[in-house]
Amino acid sequence: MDATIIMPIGTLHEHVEAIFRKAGLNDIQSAALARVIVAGERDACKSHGIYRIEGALRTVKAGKVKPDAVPELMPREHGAIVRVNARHGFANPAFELGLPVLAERARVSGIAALVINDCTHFSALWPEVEAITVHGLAGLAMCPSYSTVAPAGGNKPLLGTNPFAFGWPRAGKDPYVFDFATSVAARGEIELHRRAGKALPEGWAIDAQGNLTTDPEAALAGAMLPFGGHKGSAISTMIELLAGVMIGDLTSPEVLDYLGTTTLAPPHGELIIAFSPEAFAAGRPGNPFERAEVLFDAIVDQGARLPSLRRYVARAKSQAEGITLTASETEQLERLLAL
Ligand code: NDP
Ligand code: PYC
Repeated sequence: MDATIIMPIGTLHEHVEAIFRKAGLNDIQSAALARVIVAGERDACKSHGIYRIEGALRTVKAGKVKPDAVPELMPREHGAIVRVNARHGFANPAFELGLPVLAERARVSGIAALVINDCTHFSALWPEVEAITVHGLAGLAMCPSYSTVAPAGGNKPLLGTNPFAFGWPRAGKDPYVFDFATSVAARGEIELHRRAGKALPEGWAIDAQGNLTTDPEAALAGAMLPFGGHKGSAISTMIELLAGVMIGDLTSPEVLDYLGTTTLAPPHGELIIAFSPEAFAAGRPGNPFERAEVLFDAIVDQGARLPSLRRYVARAKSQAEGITLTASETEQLERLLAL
């Protein structure tokens, strides 16, 4: 078993930011990437933690993302739609730029959407919906990816792993947040199984001949499967429509055509929607936040756990003790810092 070391969260952030700075990213890009990657590592979300640094660096080196991009808030087109052009940089600084405007418009109108165009995206979506809940708002976030998932009943990659996340604010408690790939698992999980030499659970993927496989190499060469059969397939298709076609950005097949590989981070757009529960519930009986708590209590009373609880427990441990990294992860960081 790999030995482990404990690293303070701030130290990991400094290292990750320094790696991106050395690779030529500007302050805006490096700081936002370090925030999202360290948050993933802190919350034990390994598929979108420091493992993602090398993919981001490869994408910079390949000239497929602009390391010095400065995202731009576009002039108001419609009251409820806030648009940020990432200017071919990463999605994360574009989200950070758009969030305060999104929150303000959602508070005023009850609902608002943030459209991010021309961004490269490799990260988890929960940091974004969590950030929306800090404003007392509920949030939805979604984006396409590149073709790696066969539609239910199909046998070739077409849809992306298209993540879908939701957040609901809770007074004095961590928000209710879920965030998942619309494939059975994120592609990052398949890659982590491959690196660890571990077989995949049954039902995650098919090989290039369309047969079910538990071999990560065969899965990467074949196609992943949508979660929940035709239901996940339809939700994933909806994401292609809303966060690709509707916002005038690339769909997963178009991303793969453009990029020609799944070894780099994909360029596309993202759609984020914020809702004011108070505005939607106005004039109706009951306080929406109190009513939500009744529902959450009923779920937990059955012995079920709320999504994100595992993350919040990991976060509390990391905040108290630091982040646990394996020796090989520490070596990876040292190697990247020395580049
Ligand atoms: P998981 O299947 O690990 O988890 C999905 C969600 O379900 C989480 O909110 C998780 O909470 C919750 N959950 C898991 N088990 C339970 C349980 N027993 N009871 C209640 N809730 C539970 O995630 P995925 O592998 O599908 O996705 C991982 C990440 O990959 C996501 O953050 C996603 O955004 C990211 N991703 C990004 C893509 C991109 O293009 N940028 C593409 C695809 C995925 P908890 O974390 O607490 O376990
Ligand atoms: O894990 O499926 C994934 C993924 C694709 C792009 C970023 N993450």
